[in-house]
Amino acid sequence: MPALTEKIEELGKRKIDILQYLRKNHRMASLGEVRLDQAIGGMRGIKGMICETSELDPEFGITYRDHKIEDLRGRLPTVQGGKEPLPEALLWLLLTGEIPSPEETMMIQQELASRAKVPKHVEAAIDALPASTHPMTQLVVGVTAMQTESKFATLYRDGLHKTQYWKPILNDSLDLIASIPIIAARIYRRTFKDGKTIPPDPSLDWSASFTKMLGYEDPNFYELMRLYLFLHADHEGGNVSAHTTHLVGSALSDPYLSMGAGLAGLAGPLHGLANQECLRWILDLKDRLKGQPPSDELIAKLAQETLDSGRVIPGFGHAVLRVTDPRYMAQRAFALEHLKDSELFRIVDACYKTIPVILQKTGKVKNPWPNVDAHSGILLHHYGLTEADYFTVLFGVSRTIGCLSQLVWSRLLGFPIERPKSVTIHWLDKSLTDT
Ligand code: FCX
Repeated sequence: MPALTEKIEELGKRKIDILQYLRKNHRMASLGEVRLDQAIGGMRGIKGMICETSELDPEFGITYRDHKIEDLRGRLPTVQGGKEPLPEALLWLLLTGEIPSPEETMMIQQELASRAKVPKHVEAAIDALPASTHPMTQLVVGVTAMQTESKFATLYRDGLHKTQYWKPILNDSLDLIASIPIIAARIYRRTFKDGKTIPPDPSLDWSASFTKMLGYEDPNFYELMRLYLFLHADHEGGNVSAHTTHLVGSALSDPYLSMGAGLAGLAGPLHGLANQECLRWILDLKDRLKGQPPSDELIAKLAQETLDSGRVIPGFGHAVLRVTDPRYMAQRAFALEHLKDSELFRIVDACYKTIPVILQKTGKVKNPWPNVDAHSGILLHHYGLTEADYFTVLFGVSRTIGCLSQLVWSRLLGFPIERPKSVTIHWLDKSLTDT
């Protein structure tokens, strides 16, 4: 896709110039000290990597290439008559740094549609698993099995010059983003429906074609899925799925292997799997309400029970954010427009008001506010996609946009293999107490 490649290359030259200048003139500059609590606390807050596509601010949330979520919902191209941003337009923005025109959006949409294909052996690899296998395991298998298609792996073997790596990485990434909806829809149809697959529809946008392959045709659900796939796409470089994709990619593993690893990280309950836990928690609350309006007392009781049993309240808290997640607010705005009479929405809204107070009382939760996962499940449930075990797959399909854009940029900027230094407790003890 020459127009896209040229735009990335052009921005890449400017960024490489800046990076070279910084390297030459400020090589030894400190980005901050590393404290013991950070080394034993999941490396929180250590500035140790570069991510160009998005940035997460604790106070106002994620920005995609410096644009806030609420600004992009209005600026990125939509389908005709639609309101929600097209995820393929976001892909263009993350890759090039520019908001695409409607023509450019159409161009990338058609490009993805033309690349959407999955080899037979990938289907066979998924079908070899019991249909009861967790959908995220099936997704990791499917994406990893696609590795046979990697143009980067072939060109690398043939001796490609390192300044050119990013081009086949981009090529593989577009192929994978185009094809992952076919893999994901196959998993859904075999695990939760009749096993019959529905082919992609190249006349539709990326999200709508995916939603149709899942077996849904409601235009409002198409809009929700555009919003969902837009909101979950990227969350800067340090989160588990993005960081894993980046780390594995830094060894020059191709995009299929890197993304497969990132998706395995997304499958953890403290990361992407939280959305399925969240819906279960809300449905449990609904059962206990027995048709009564959600009272603060009952929500507080269930929340306390969850805490007392040593579990976290899913959908609340964040490692970086210190405010209500703007992605939660975007989904709330959608719900207020389309679902305001839904019982589940009323419950989620009541939790939004009650749970932060309970978490604050624990005295240890740094961010008591809801995150993206607190809302997404009930929206999907409303349109009939009730299978909570599948939710993280949707998250994963969306995350390919961000993680793979990051991967393209990591190779374009020539970042080396990642290798932070670890130390032993003995070393810590000796160096900290011997002084
Ligand atoms: N319920 C109960 N306890 C919570 C909590 C919650 N929602 N959030 C944080 N805490 C607890 C932590 O478990 C920790 O307890 P500990 O000291 O006994 O180990 C303490 O509060 C301090 O944690 P904190 O620094 O605030 O949060 P972390 O950076 O360690 O963890 C996550 C961040 C997101 C993992 C945490 O808030 C959590 O488990 N939330 C619930 C799961 C969830 O919603 N995950 C999705 C997050 C996100 F959107 C994504 O990555 O996809």
